[in-house]
Amino acid sequence: MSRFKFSVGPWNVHEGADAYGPATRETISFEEKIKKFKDIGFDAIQFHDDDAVPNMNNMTEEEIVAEAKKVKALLDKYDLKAEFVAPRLWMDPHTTDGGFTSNSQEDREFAMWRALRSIDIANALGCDKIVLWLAREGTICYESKSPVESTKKLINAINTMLAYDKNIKVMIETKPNEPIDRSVCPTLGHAMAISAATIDPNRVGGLLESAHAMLAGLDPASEIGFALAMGKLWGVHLNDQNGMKFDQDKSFGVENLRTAFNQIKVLMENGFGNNGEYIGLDVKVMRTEKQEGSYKHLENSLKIAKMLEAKVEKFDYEYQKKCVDERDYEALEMYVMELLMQG
Ligand code: XLS
Ligand code: MG
Repeated sequence: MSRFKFSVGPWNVHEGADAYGPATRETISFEEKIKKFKDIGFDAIQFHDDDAVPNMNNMTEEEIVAEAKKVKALLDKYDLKAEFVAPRLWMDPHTTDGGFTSNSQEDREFAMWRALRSIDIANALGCDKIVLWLAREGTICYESKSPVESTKKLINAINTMLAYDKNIKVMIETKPNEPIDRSVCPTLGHAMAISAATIDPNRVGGLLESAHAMLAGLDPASEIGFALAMGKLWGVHLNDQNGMKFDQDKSFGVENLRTAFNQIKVLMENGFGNNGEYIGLDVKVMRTEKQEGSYKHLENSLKIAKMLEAKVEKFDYEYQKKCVDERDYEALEMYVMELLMQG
C-alpha cells in the first residue's frame, strides 16, 4: 500500500501516432479510460480544459460549466477526483505564436479566455488547481519577441487568473523547449521567480515533470527539492527520458533508475502528499504496443514507483550518517547501488 495518491491524464492513453507515422491503436473513450484508471489504482484525473469540455470554443460560459458538471458526475460515479485543469494553449490556431505571450493581442485575449474558462471548469470539477504548461510561450525566431516583455505578459496573465478567482492556485509546469524553441519559463527556478513577482505568490507554485528537468540538463530530484524548499511543489509528472531529444514521456524509472529513486526519496522525506498533492504520471506507451497493452506503461510506472518507495523505506539512514561523518561518499554511493540492484 503506497503512502501516495496517484493521478493520470486521459492523454496518457493514446492511439500511437507520432510525428512520423499514423495511429497503431484504436481510440478508447474517456469513460472507458477513467474506469480503467480507477481499476489500475489511480485516485485522480488530470484534465486539459477541452478534455473536460470538448468544443468549448463554440460554447457560452454557462454551457461550458454545464458540460463540466456532467464530467464531475462521471468522476463521482467512479469515485475519482479531478487534480487540475490545464488550458490547452498549443493546438488552436489562436495559439500558433503562443498564447499569453503572442505578438497578437487577439491571440492573447483568446489565451486569457481559455485560462479563465479553465478556472470555471476546475470549480465545476471540484478542484482548485490550474496547470500552465507553457508549450508555446517563447520564441521560434528569437528576435520576434522581447524576453522582458514576454516575462511581464506571463506575470500579468497569471495575475488576471489570481484576480478572477480568489481560491484558485496556479502550478506552472516548466519545460525548456518543445514545441517551442526557447521557453520563456524553462525551469522550476524560473517558475519560483515568476511566482514571487505575482500579486499573490502563495497561490502560484510549480509542477515538476521528470523529463522536462532532464531536457533542461537538470536533475529532477534537485528540481523537486528546490520547489519543496519554497513550499511550492504542488504537483509532479513522473516519467523518464533517454538523453537530450524530443520529450519521450517514457515509463517512470526505466532509463534513469537512481534518479527515479532519488525523486521518490525526496518526495517521501519531505511529506509530499500530506496536503493532498498527487503523484502524477505523464507517460506514453510505446507505439509498438498492441491495443490490449494500452495501459501497460501506467501499470509499470505505478509498480516501479511503489517498488522504489519500498527501497526508500529500506534505506539505512544510520549508515548514511556514518558515511557522511567519515566523508566516505564512495561507500555511500556503493551502498545505494547495492540497495537498487539487490532484491
Ligand atoms: C507536455 C506536458 C503536458 C502537460 C499537460 O509535455 O507534459 O502533458 O503535462 O498539458
Ligand atoms: Mg506533463
